Amino acid sequence: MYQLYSFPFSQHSRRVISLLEQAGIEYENHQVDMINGEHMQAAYLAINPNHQVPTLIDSGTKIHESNAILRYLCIKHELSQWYPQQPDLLARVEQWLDWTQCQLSPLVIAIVLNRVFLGDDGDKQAADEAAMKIQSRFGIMESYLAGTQFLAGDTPTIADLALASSVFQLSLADASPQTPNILRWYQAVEALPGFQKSLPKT
Ligand SMILES: N[C@@H](CCC(=O)N[C@@H](CS)C(=O)NCC(=O)O)C(=O)O
Repeated sequence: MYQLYSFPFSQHSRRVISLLEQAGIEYENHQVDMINGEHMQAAYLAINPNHQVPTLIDSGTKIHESNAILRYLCIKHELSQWYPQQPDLLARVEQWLDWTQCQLSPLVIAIVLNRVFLGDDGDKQAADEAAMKIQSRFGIMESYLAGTQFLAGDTPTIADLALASSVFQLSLADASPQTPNILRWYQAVEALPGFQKSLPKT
């Protein structure tokens, strides 16, 4: 059975849980105690030298990087609805997976880490700068979603799970986007049972 190492308040962990749950794939979830620094200890560093969650272990195969895990699961379980191989749809999925990692996630981390997780030790200026910069990213999402139901057509893919995991993360800092197309899209992804199961129990 798959062994997943995750943390409930990790956007990158939750996107993997969303897919595992949505596709009905069995897995054992090990919650890494990041609050107490378990991710920095030797035992976990042997699992993931980047001291990050998620990590997925499939027998001898150990994978880090959440989007790589999503792709691996889709290929292994032939989840073509979640990872379409038709070139134009695949291009859209890959584009939004990379966009989420490169354009959005660093800003999400700067906002949520500094405003929520670090408490009084948070860098307020870094969070405020990221909150300004993220508005242009929201604009890109809003325009794109005006012309499509999900990121790659009429049904959700792993790109939607990845991007929506980051949008949820922003809600922890009351910083989620509120424009109509993003809201409509987010509500549709949020309604997926697998996405619901990935959310932290507060
Ligand atoms: N690019 C990585 C990012 C993973 C990541 O940033 N994980 C965070 C939690 S959301 C983490 O483990 N941070 C702890 C650290 O970097 O020490 C992925 O997509 O899996």
